[in-house]
Amino acid sequence: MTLTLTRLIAASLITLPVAAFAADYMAADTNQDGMLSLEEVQAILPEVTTDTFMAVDADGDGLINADELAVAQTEGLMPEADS
Ligand SMILES: [Ca+2]
Ligand SMILES: [Ca+2]
Repeated sequence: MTLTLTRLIAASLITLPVAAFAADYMAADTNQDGMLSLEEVQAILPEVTTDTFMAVDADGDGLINADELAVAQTEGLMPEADS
């Protein structure tokens, strides 16, 4: 049962990568490209500095994707949604 649930979650993540963003982060993605720019993040989280953003942007492409956001939340660099 647990394995089935894990497979369902994995399948849904592959199909809908944007779903990994919590509601507030989805709203922040104003150009709806599935990634968050520094400007988009600061629109909802003004306390996020350029240094923090660069630390979260692990691959250095200037945008935060769902995976980078998840890691940032785990490490406490970015808040969970609705907190
Ligand atoms: Ca965006
Ligand atoms: Ca990135």
